[in-house]
Amino acid sequence: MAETTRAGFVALIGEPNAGKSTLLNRMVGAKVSIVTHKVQTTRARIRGVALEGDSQLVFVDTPGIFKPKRRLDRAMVTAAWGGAADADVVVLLIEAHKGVTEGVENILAALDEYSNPKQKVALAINKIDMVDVEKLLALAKDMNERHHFVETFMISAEKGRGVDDLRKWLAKELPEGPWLYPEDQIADLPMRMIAAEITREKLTLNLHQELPYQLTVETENWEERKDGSARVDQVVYVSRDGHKGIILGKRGETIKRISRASREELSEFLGRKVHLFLQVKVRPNWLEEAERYGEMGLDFKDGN
Ligand SMILES: Nc1nc2c(ncn2[C@@H]2O[C@H](COP(=O)(O)OP(=O)(O)OP(=O)(O)O)[C@@H](O)[C@H]2O)c(=O)[nH]1
Ligand SMILES: [Mg+2]
Repeated sequence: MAETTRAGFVALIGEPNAGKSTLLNRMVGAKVSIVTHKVQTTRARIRGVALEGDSQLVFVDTPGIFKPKRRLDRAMVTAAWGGAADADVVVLLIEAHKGVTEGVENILAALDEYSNPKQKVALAINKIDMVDVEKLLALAKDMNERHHFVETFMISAEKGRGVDDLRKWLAKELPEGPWLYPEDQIADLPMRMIAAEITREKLTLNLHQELPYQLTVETENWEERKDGSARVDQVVYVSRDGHKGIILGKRGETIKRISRASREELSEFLGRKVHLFLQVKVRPNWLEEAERYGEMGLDFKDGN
């Protein structure tokens, strides 16, 4: 008997901090996209692969959608909508406790404008662990009056609630066809980029206020050693001297802490020993350099 397989792309869109990357990681069952409590953590489209029965679901994590100011912001928001346009199913994530914010209203207006009749858009109300049922039901009703969603899910990406139902539903909605990735593949981001993202996550968690938005991380060199370990050299680009000082910290303590946390996670991810070397470089104009965008997986032109 011939088996029917299904495969396709599911884009996760929403405001910054909605929980898109947390949901992607939970769907995939591994951390392939970085997560922080701060907004605008994800900068590019990141794919993670999950299986459900005979379906292969390729989740596309996207940068949060917000009102862009800088070139980088614009490139991120363009990447987010690009991720939605290419998908078979779009899942809009909103935060249960925040409700219909101005940001959500803007996304709904944009969805109306660009909507592709063949594309299904589902709503996922995330962070249900933070509100009571009445509030949740009222929000679901409100959202469904504002836009036509083919289905509404109430989930907690962090706690895993409602996530299986969402995955099962998505699996049925994807088109019939052969799987797009080998069965054991969970991400399609190059290892050097995953490594740079892990370091950027640790920087974001360890630095205050605006600084995380003013830096980028690139893996410059990756060397496999005979003993099975890897030597990874990364550069943190900042735009000001003062920022470099803050990242290094007193007697280099801050960068040491960041470097240790990143090395440990990378080593766990790879299942082997990693020697990580971080260098901080001041590059006043990095936010306007095409090469930096290429390294992040973003299109420089989109930032125009
Ligand atoms: N309470 C609660 N917190 C959650 C849940 N899902 C995600 N979070 C938290 O929300 C914050 C943002 O999560 P992310 O997954 O980074 O959000 P994002 O939508 O990818 O954000 P950007 O990349 O900035 O667009 C993190 O602190 C998560 O731990 C949830 O179900 N409940
Ligand atoms: Mg994210």
